[in-house]
Amino acid sequence: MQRTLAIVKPDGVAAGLVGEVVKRIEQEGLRIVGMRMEHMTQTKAEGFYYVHRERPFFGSLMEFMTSGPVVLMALEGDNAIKRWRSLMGATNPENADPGTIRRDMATSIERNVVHGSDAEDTASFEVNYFFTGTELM
Ligand code: FUP
Repeated sequence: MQRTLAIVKPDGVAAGLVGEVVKRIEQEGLRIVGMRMEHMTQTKAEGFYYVHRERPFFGSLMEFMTSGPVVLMALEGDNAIKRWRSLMGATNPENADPGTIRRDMATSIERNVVHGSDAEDTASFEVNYFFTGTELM
């Protein structure tokens, strides 16, 4: 049993894609054990994407991630990290497989609709970054 963090990013929320993303998560059989809307501050976004702080796209990514509200979800299930990444598709929508969220809905490598943790250690950090114990069902 694993937990992982899912985010519908500001582009996904603005485009009205929350329902479609949630539908795909539930149809995959992943359980939503935490869910909240948040408009991230610069500090919160910087802490979340700390590993990317030296990358050339960091400033633009911060601007995007703080541009509007996101929907945060903690997902649970067998192999949840990999299963959620499979639903999302590759970071760049041009490289994402047909039928994935990013291929179907994303408009660029930055505005790619969703986030998902990529490993057990980052999943644990990311779920706890946004959710306290009592917010997880
Ligand atoms: P992913 O785990 O698929 O979200 O991808 P990364 O952790 O590599 O990147 C995190 C986010 O940084 C991406 F979702 C979008 C952004 N990014 C860019 O804007 N440009 C890039 O070249 C790479 C990533």
